[in-house]
Amino acid sequence: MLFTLFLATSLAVLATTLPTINTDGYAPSSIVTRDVCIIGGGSTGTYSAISLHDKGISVVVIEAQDRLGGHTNTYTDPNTNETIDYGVVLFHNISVVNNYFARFNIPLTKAVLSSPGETSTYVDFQTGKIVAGYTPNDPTAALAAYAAQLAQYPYLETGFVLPDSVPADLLLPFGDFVTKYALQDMVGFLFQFAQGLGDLLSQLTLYVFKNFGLSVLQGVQNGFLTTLDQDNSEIYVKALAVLGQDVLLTSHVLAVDRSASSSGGCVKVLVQTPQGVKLILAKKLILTIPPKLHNLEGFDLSTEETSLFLQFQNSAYYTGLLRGTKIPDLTTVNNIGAATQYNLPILPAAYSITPTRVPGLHDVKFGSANALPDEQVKADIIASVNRINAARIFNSTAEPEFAVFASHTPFELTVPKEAIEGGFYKSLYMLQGTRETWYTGAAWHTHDSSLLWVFTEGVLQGVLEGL
Ligand SMILES: Cc1cc2nc3c(=O)[nH]c(=O)nc-3n(C[C@@H](O)[C@@H](O)[C@H](O)COP(=O)(O)OP(=O)(O)OC[C@H]3O[C@@H](n4cnc5c(N)ncnc54)[C@H](O)[C@@H]3O)c2cc1C
Ligand SMILES: *[C@@H]1O[C@H](CO)[C@@H](O)[C@H](O)[C@H]1NC(C)=O
Ligand SMILES: *[C@@H]1O[C@H](CO)[C@@H](O)[C@H](O)[C@H]1NC(C)=O
Ligand SMILES: *[C@@H]1O[C@H](CO)[C@@H](O)[C@H](O)[C@H]1NC(C)=O
Repeated sequence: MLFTLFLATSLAVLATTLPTINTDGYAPSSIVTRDVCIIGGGSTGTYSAISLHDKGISVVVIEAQDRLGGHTNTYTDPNTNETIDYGVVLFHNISVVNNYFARFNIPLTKAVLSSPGETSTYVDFQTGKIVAGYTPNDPTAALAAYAAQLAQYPYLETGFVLPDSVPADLLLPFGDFVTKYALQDMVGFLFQFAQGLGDLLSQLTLYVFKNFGLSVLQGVQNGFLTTLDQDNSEIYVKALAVLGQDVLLTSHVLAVDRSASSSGGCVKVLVQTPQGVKLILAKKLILTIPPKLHNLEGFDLSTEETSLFLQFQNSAYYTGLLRGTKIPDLTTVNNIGAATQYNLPILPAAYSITPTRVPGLHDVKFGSANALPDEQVKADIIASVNRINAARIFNSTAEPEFAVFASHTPFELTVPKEAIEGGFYKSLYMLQGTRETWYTGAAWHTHDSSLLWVFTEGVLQGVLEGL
């Protein structure tokens, strides 16, 4: 009895300090009652929605953009109608991936990482000049040594379940790890492959291992999959057709109230949609969005949730397609530093400019340790192309312009070494299932759709219990 009283009192206190949603006064047409409410309709949100839908569980997806897909970007060239994936390209050859694409009748094929006849040029984008005498190191032996290190941490392949005492090597800045294990010859390769990590050498080895893990290495050696049509967005277009009214596009959360969840009540989510405000009543919530505090405004975050999420820092990553660069169609231009450690360019900077299957159209990727305004990123890229042409490498005057551009920021979410040592990820994972809230997405594992779908399957098992 005393216990009940205490509980009631503390709940009353909670109720006065956290935002609550008054459900009175909503017309039945504004109330959406579902088993599961999924916030974020990118890679893991869409996967969750389809997986639950196919099991007969009712869902609603809240997505900020006017499409599903998140980091997947596909451009259709208006002259040829050919599609180009300038966001997510590669998948692992594993059953989760094959089953998911088969569900939508979308054929996969082995990804071709560079076409026959393609050449690479190494240019310092700060000067626009070819770096004389530079030849990339053969990373093969260093990659084998890296793989041997990685093999000591197989648990990194499935999530962030770290030992209580986190191995010291995982907490070394990657630059120190490179010198400790003589991995110098793979740094240039890794920098171009594991894009989006911000300053690679100061990033903790843990995050490099998560990003470039054993199955990614396997893919590098044995090949990745991609869609036969080079249209990775097709799965999202088809998923939207399957889910129909259960997806609220161009929508954002106004408030979340989970105060009734401890007594078996619904989670309430108030959403601004283009058709007005909707009240969602759901048994469970799945959060797939980057858990940065600014992205969780209106949520009734607990002290624990707030104290964990506020520790996340993030890098920034951008992608686009350029016309009029005058870079030859089979030429990749890699950005390197003429006089920097391992010839890595100093970020913020473009990683590289690579050909696409449409002549005259080049893909560009840009990285930064911190978020930048889109206009600054675009101007930096255009200035780089202009410097390359001013140096007359390709002997022509370029008039570069963006066919399309997309910011993928915040990208990599990280916490400082001290937080990891202090059990950050253990506490983070303890949130799973509390107040009927489940979490998936890159911050909970890694920026890799295939591996995230495997991870999401595990999360969904928890969601399904008790539904
Ligand atoms: C340029 C680029 C290339 C990549 N290439 C590959 C690749 O080749 N292979 C690979 O496996 N992975 C690749 N990735 C990584 C990518 O697969 C993962 O990052 C994956 O998208 C993560 O899934 P997610 O569900 O966590 O996030 P997302 O796919 O980003 O989904 C999150 C969704 O939530 C939405 N959202 C965010 N905040 C809110 C909010 N407050 N309210 C409502 N909605 C919100 C977003 O609009 C987005 O749709 C690449 C990423 C980038 C940026
Ligand atoms: C591209 O597709 C549109 C719509 O299907 C069609 O009208 C147009 O003729 C196509 N263009 C080319 C070049 O194939
Ligand atoms: C995928 O892996 C299977 C074996 O598991 C193999 O038979 C198949 O050829 C692979 N597909 C591609 C495109 O590499
Ligand atoms: C470069 O351009 C100049 C003048 O426009 C021309 O004379 C020369 O042949 C060109 N060189 C190459 C390699 O195309």
